[in-house]
Amino acid sequence: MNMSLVEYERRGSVAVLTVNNPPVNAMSPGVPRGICEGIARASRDREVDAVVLVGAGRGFIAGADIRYFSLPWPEGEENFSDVIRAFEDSSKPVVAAIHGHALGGGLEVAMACHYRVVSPGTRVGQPEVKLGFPPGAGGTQRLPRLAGVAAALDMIVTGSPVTAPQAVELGIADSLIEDDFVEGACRFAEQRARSGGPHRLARDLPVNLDDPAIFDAMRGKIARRARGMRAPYACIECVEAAVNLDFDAGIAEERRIFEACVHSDESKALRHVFFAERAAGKIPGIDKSTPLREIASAGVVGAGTMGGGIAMNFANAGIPVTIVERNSEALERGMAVISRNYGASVSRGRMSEEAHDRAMALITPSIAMEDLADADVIIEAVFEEMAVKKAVFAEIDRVARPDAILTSNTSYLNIDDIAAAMPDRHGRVLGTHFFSPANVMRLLEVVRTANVSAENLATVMALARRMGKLPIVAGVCHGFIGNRMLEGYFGEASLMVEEGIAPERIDRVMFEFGMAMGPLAVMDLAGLDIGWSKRKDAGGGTAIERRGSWIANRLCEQGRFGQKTGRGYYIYEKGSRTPTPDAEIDDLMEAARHHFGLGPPDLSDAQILERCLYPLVNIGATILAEGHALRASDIDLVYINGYGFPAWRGGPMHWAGNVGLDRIHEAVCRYHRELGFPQWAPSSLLKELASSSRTFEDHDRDHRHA
Ligand code: 3H9
Repeated sequence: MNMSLVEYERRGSVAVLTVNNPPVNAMSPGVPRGICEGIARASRDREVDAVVLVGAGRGFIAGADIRYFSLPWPEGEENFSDVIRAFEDSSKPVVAAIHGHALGGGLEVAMACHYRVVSPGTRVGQPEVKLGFPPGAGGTQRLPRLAGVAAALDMIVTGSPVTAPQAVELGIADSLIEDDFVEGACRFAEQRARSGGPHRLARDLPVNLDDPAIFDAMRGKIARRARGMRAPYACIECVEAAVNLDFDAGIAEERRIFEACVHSDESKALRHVFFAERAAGKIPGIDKSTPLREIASAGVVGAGTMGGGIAMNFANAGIPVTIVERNSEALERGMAVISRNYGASVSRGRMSEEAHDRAMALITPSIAMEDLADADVIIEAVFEEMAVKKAVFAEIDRVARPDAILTSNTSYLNIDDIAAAMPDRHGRVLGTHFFSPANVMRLLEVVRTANVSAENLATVMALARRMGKLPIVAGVCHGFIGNRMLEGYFGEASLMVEEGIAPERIDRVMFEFGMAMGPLAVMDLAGLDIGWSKRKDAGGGTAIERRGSWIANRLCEQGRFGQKTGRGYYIYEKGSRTPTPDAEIDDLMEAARHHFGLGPPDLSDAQILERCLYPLVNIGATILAEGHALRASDIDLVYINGYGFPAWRGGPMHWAGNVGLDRIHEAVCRYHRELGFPQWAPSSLLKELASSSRTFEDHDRDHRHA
């Protein structure tokens, strides 16, 4: 079995070991043994002077098999150390021939070989930090010896890979082989064998450090991004060990730190996110045989903030897009914003002038709906009101090709209703809920309407990935996955302010938990007026004076709409986005408590956290039970990528498993009794899982979609 995972072949005087463990050649059980056996066979084979290690398929080795960080490694199976020892003990030079990718343990295996050659288009890196631990098979000790401390530190702490030419320039690889890769690698190996050596190992190279201050500088640089996390700092400690200790002591230190991190909640959460991202693409009714439609041109209706950002996504993906507005003033305004956004990317060095010009040339502004007549896909991004959207779709319906895919960028509305008004477009209407700023945010909720065809859904998912988005399928319900849950989160935050808990305290608790921003600061950013006008439209008169909106109503009456007016729950200095607490909110809190007859505020930080987060879990469970999310891990991805939930906590549903679903269910029932707001109506799925001591991950496993 092992030799089928690693094939042995002799080409002249070179033994070629090919790792063949689809899909990505991870170092699963059997692979290390196969490599060790191959090396042993090559060393016995008198005809062999050198060994080339190569990967079958799309790449070299993608690292350790990540599944095995949660599974026992089979008794007696060889591991990374055995492979590395086999290379180091080999009297014949071993050449790693890297094509596609060498990541994590893949690069570590390669760096333990005597030589490395790369093919063009290859990327090599140590992405372990993204899984919550530092490299654990010598990467933090060998990479600084090959690439220098500064470059190694950067690669290991950020997890970002480098390209083949960079790998050669940095000294990670010895040569770039342009064509006939395996043959070229064999010639390289033969030459090195013929040269007679010495075949130096990375472990024997010195570590040169010019500037000892780089470690603290790196700690400072990552402080914001790595808030609450352990792994990025662990990576720095490991590279420091490479500088301060001899090689073997450095390896021992790396192992100690790796072991401490790999079993942490942070790593479990990040591994959950890794597999969640891969699972999100698996949709019932869609598989590899589902045909995809070609998207060669697009239309966007509405050149506001969202429409402009969406058009930029098309242009960035190289797809020509026509953006339509009602009048030239609005169109010009929208195009000016797009141009400004691209300009900012250029001045920050994130985009070249050529890329800027290319992108702008792909966007055609228009005030004529007819200009969308040829578009393969049209996205509506106008004002969030059903009547307005329906009127716009009636116009789109008039001009669009019969086979065009039509999507609405609504964040709440019933897209089935929109689709029902266009019976001739059966199966071609769905939702694409982008997040603001639409050209930046990775999340896209793809809303599956009742009749959308598998082909059109699959096409939109593929289009989203082409745009660099993470598409998550959601069902048609008010607010889909993210905003529906958000109502509970914002709702509780607003209720707590009415109870006299200061906005800055609630926001501090949530920021310390790891959220990018606290809920009140987010509400100020989004604009308090949006909810206010919705409440007025829906309830009229006094019906809007419900608990949870009383203070927001008073703020809006005073024209305090949040950041855009310089005041909301906080005060904002002119031109600043930094929230400053406002004493007037104290008076409003006092008035609210009086109005609703509430006692003095009495909540601990832990209770504030519960009241913010448990509704997310409870409503998430309801959405899952209703089938409006395909899996709990999709909900986690929505919150991480659209709402600033810390990835290192794995998303709300994964985090709930750490807290204990029984504990959360008990609290939800208690808050339901005491407070009674809809976000506390206990989810039957939460109850069921809690009573059977299962987690949402267990639920996902039981309902796995192929
Ligand atoms: C490590 O190496 C630790 C070391 O320091 C040693 C410690 C002792 N394991 O991404 P894709 C699966 S930690 C298991 O869609 P792509 C993936 O789940 C590791 N499975 O393909 C998916 O399965 P499914 C460090 C893995 O072409 C399928 O392969 N290495 C692994 O878009 C296809 O994946 C990394 O972090 C794995 N290592 O991208 C690299 N990798 O079809 C992680 C993938 O059932 N991998 N799978 O859903 C990647 O970055 C990308 O997969 C790669 C290919 C770029 C390689």
